[in-house]
Amino acid sequence: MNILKSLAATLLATAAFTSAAVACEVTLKSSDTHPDGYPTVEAVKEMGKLLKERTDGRICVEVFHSAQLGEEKDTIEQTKFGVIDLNRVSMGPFNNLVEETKVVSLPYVFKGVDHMHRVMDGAIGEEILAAFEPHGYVGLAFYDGGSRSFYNKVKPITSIEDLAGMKVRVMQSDIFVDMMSALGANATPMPYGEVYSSIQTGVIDGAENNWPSFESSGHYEVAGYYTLDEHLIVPEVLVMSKVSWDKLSPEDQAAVRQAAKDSVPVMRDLWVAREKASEEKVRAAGVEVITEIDKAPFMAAMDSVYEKHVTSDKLKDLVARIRATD
Ligand code: GTR
Repeated sequence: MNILKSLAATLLATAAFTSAAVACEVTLKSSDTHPDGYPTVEAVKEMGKLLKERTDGRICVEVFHSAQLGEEKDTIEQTKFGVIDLNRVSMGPFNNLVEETKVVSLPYVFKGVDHMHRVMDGAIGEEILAAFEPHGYVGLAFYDGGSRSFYNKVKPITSIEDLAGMKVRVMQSDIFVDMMSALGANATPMPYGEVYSSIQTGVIDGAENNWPSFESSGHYEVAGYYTLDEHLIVPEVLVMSKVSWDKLSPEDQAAVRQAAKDSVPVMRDLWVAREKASEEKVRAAGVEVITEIDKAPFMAAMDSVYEKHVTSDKLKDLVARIRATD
């Protein structure tokens, strides 16, 4: 009997030990405004998978998609305080907090998506990632956000003149407000989650975004004209709260950083596929897509935005180096 009892006790202890060994010791809460299946959401899941494997199951990531943890500006604040551990957001809402993010949010600063990749994968990208740290965030990796273009419910935009007086939603950053003013439109900064109903009810005439966001948000259902002027190529960023980061050992911090970096190629493949699928869906829904557009006047109108926002030597140098990157 005693032997049986001690055998049972040993078995119980072993079971407890085994489950402790496979259970997550740390679960990093990650925020994303996009729905499940969106490339950024899937990329952070991939990062979590790699991290779990590489830490023998100790560190896990749980992705809260569809803005379950709030709109980007609010989640950025919560991340600073460690309420949210990881956050995948556009660099736009970071502009007023981390000065360096402004340079990659300037209209037409990149020659195209390949140029953006070359810049962000190199020394400039590393510098921008490092710039988050003094503000309470650890920059981990950049993801793709394609090119952003205008859409609206009123009429096809074929020139700057068509934008005159239009109410256009932008992300919450002064750069984008000034960009719209320079184009003669009225900027309405508002959280992403309010855009659909605001277009529907006429609070705004339209907004601007890439194919996957235009599609996944359903904005194409209420804004039937999409003009491919590609005024912005704003990379996305995955950041970690410095508060959460400081709780990890240097080895685990390195594992987090590496897993984030390793999720980037996965993200890029998913992005290319999603851009295509989203474009097909939006076109099939009957949205009028304006592709014949002279971008030169749009670019020329941006001088005032650069003059106002690229003022410090640091930013001037970054912009010059981005432009000099082949
Ligand atoms: C999307 C981006 C989001 C969010 C959104 C917006 O393209 O992926 O992070 O910034 O745009 O317009 O608010």
